[in-house]
Amino acid sequence: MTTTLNAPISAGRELDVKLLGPNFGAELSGLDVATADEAQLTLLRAALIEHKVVVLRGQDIDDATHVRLAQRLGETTVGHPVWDSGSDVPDEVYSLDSTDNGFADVWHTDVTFMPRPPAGSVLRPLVLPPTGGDTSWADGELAYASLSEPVRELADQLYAFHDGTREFGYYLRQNRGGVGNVWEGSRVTELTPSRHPVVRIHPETGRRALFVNPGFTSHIEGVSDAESRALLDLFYAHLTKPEHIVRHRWSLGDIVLWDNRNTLHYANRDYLPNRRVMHRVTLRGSEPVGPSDT
Ligand SMILES: O=C(O)CCC(=O)C(=O)O
Ligand SMILES: [Fe+2]
Repeated sequence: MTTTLNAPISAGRELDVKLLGPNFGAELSGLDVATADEAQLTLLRAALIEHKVVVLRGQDIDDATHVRLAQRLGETTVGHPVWDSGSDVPDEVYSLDSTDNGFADVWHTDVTFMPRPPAGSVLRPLVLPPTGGDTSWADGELAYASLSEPVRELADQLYAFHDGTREFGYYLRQNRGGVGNVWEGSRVTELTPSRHPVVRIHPETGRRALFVNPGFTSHIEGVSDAESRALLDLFYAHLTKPEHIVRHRWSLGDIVLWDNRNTLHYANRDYLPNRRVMHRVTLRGSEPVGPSDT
């Protein structure tokens, strides 16, 4: 295989882009992830930064090719800090199976309860219900930009704690006897809350995004409980305004990639008793940096 990392982005080929909405999200065609060359991967990386959510269709891949795709986009993490997806899948795969309580019907950004949350996620369906189970994404940059200036300035100064205990604490203790997975070189045995800026500066574009989520953010630092609740409610309501959202209806063969540094997502739980199984691979991220950190 030739490595042409510095090839010009056009490099004799183009991907067709169909926008999912006026502000973010795109469906790309003309790319087969199993056989894509380095120039196409460069286009995919650029599309992910530009559009934040990228949909590919007609990709009939297995876990190994899924992991390989993620490895070509960045550095992969273990599937999850504490969840055990079983020995049937590679270590890098996080399996969400509705028959094993694998739901994501709370708005969240992946793994923000760790000091360095993933930079991106790559998700594909293995089993889909006949209808339902759509996934939606919200754009934290669009939400930040559409706040009024005084509230943006307030948000710029704030830090919040992100706590995985509510979602995974009981599981870690009861199902895993307090011994989670090796995440970034160390075994996770407890979920210590992580402190992140409420406004995150994207490490590649420099753009600012609201970086709090109902799944994991527990409270804002240095304000009263009532103030924290009111501020978070304000941010969540704003982040999840319909104008800030794109929604994907899944088909087998789809792969969706998202930038986990400036988006939130939510998976509808509206298909039971049918089954739905998704596999996710995440890309290693950096420590979030806010406007007050620089
Ligand atoms: O099941 C889905 O559509 C999304 C699940 C999820 O939150 C994730 O893969 O990070
Ligand atoms: Fe998620």
